[in-house]
Amino acid sequence: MGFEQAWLSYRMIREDSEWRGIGRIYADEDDFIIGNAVRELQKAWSEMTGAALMLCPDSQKTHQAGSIIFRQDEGCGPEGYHVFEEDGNVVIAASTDCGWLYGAFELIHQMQMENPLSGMDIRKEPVMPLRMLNHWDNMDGSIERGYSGNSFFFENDEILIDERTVTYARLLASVGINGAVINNVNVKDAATWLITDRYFDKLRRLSEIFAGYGIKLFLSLNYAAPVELGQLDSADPLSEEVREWWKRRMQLVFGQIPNLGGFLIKADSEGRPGPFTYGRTHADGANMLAEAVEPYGGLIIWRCFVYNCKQDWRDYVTDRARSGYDNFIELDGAFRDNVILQIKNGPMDFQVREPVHPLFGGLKASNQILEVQIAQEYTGQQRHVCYLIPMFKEVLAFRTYAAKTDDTVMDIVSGKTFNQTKCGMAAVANTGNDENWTGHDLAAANLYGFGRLAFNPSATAEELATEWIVRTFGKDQEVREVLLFILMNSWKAYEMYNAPLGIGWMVNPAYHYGPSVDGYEYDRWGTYHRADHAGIGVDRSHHGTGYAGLYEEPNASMYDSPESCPDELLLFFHHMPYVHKLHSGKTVIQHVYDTHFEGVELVDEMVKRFEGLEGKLPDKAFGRMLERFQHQKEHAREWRDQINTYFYRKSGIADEKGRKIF
Ligand code: GCW
Repeated sequence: MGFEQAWLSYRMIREDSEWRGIGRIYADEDDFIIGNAVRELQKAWSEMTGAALMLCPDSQKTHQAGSIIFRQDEGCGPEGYHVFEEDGNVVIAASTDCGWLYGAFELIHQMQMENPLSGMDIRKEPVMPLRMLNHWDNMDGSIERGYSGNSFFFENDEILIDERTVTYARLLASVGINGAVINNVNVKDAATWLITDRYFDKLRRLSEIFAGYGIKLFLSLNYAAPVELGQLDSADPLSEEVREWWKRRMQLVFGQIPNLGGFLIKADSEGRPGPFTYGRTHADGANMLAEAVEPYGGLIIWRCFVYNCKQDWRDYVTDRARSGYDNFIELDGAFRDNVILQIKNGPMDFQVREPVHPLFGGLKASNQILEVQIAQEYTGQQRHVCYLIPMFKEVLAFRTYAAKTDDTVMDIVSGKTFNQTKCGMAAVANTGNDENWTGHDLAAANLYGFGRLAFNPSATAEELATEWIVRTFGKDQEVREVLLFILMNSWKAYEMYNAPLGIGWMVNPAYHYGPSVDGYEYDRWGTYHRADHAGIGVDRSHHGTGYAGLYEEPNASMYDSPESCPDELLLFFHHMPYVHKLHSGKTVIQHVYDTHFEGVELVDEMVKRFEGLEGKLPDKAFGRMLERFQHQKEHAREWRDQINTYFYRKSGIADEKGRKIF
């Protein structure tokens, strides 16, 4: 399938724009990454000005005015850059190839926004060391929780490399993403063989393309590979034979794929193999692999999303929300330096609202990556619009109290709190082989925003949305205002017509889409929300599962008491009567009714405003979005009606505004 250029689709800038005064670039094109930077600038220039950017050899020491010049600046960190105007020239200063590449993309960004050239002076450096995408792509071409077509990495157990691969790398580099895991963390079938010679040639080529854009290739690894590849009887991390096997294997793999960054591992969770089979810990498992990749500078990224999906989670003692914490907290400090623990933003699973995972702040001596999900598994599956950057901003701003100052999640994952360098942020990717990459055109704002946010977490959600809109659809003011209104209200609207007050789920368990209030995924009967005729919510206070106590003070006490618990998380932490009064002054039941009506009204308003953009957006994109908006409008009503009816029947309490509930 053909593909579009997303935010790298260029349009002509104004006739009188000062950017048109730049007509030359001085560089040695034979340098690999610089070569890509030069080509990128040439493409942008010809498409935005209609004129070619002339390439001149860098050895020419006298530059004509109106040139782009690359300059060495040891003051810029490894991926940082300084882009500025000087006597009518543009200087891209950096200390590494990657810095120059990022500087070139900054220039393109400034030009797309038509920001002033004279006086331009931008110095930037990524705040988080690792900024990664995790693809859940399977080798048959399907994507687990994929909502935008099939994989563009795999098809029929083969690796695909084509023009799209290059555009993908360009898009990532343009927002500062520097690592990509291309295969699903649930490593099955052919994917187990990615570390064998069957795939080395293609992986090497792929990793070279990535390297040209400052991106490291990562793979998800099957913990049981020694057994599943048919070579050993055990995968016991303390067995000498198993350790040797991994060492030899990694020597082979890194010998064949030098640009490989390392591996991502999901172990002992949802049926995946792991060290528990041998009575060993996650630290034993992770350290064994870390030792094997260490000589090659490799990283082992070990996921903390660990729980047993066969267990009966209705029991108050075994709260699923505790599982990640309970599995890892005792191991803090036991991991080798090249192991990074990857922790989902919340303790459950990417719900529309969850508290921040208590491992953030709990862990003080382990490298950490924050995992978010831009694949909208629980947030409308890229049929509903849901701009997630405001949620990620809240997570990053959360104070953990793990230290006296600089203790937010952002401080932790940028390495500030515990003085670490192997940390950062990863997003479960929302891309596929759809023409527009992300199914819903507006979902691309999450991909764009994620990369930019990991690079610079102090950017606001509005700024990132605005940039994305202008770069994708141009500068028309109405387009900008309407799309900004939609994006900035979308998470709020989705939360309003979904599960209330932090309780989560209420989705169809098979697909995680559409309302099913009692939908429950485990073998035995139960609900996630524990509603009865008098109340709803899960008691995670010290009277219940004790989960609230996993946070550092004062967070633990704040969550433990319904009086101080924030409204939006009340039902996550407490089982409350329907007639309980929230801080907002409304009762729980009235809040449920009101938010569900208002959420639908907000969607109606979004769709109405969107319809007014007809003729102002490319027809194809408008059509794709309109179709999704029409669905969202109906589907939001279905959510509202199912949830309101359910709680009206359960509680017997009427809406005080007398609206028709069913
Ligand atoms: O969100 C859940 C998904 C699974 C996924 C798992 C995980 C890749 O429903 O599909 O598996 O989390 O994060 O490992």
